[in-house]
Amino acid sequence: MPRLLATQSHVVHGYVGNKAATFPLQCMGWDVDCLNSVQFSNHTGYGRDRVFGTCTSAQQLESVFEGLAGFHDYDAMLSGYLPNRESVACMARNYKKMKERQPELIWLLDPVMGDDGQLYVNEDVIPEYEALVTSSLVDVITPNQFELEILYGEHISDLEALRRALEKLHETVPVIVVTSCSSELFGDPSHLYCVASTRGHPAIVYRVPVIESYFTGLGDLFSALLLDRLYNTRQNQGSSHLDINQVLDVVQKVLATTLQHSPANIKAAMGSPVEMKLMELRIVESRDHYAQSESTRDFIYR
Ligand code: PXL
Repeated sequence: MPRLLATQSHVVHGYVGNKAATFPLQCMGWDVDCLNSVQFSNHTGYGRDRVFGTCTSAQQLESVFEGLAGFHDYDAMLSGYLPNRESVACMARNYKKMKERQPELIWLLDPVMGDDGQLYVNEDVIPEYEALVTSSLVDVITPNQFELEILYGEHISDLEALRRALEKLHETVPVIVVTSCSSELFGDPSHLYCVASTRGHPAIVYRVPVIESYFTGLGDLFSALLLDRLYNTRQNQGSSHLDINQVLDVVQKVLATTLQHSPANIKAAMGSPVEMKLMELRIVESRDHYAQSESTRDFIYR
């Protein structure tokens, strides 16, 4: 059974962070160790004044990492939402140690900073993520376009700029998956574009239909499924070819299941607790989707 260490959010109610990642990974046969970077009542989309709970301090994180030192037999490490510079630095220090000791371990870094031009963590995390991305220790990053622009240092307004950004980041990161590009880039607001790029290979663009609602935790689910995909690709073929059709297919099925369970025509908006609660990802109800071995759709955009 492959083993994963996942450092990201815990929400008591709802499904983001480790709550969105753990059950699907368990269904796919992973042994998941969760290190919770925060324990919140619910995700922040409910409204800033509707979030209760605590951030795990860097000191507390460090202490857990210290206690885990005896169990260093992971096959993969993942990190997601970390609220401040100290917690990112602590994760980075400890993950680096593990990666240096066990170079074959897959390290997936989701540089969670914001979306659509807005930061939702402290600005001081930026230099920490920049340092990690250039460390040559991380195997795969999953930024959205806004996060890619921060890491690249420039706005990306066309496909040529996107190509340059990927080329630059590939100097130190072998696999980059841009989880969502702005509609400006492809001139098509009715689809979402996702770009998967493996160093030394042409990037592959995937197009998925946009569902007009606000879902939270999709990125966390995506990273978890991607990590499983990368691990199995490496185990089965030792190949560097990365096909994320199956990952996108499962994400779309989870969205469809979520919509089936929500009242018809609701388009959830951020900051509305009632709507947010109705649109929580149906992670458990989607249990039959995770372990399927074939994708039923081809999202590749040529
Ligand atoms: O990546 C989604 C996420 C993770 N953790 C917390 C969040 C959110 C999205 O709102 O609030 C705490």
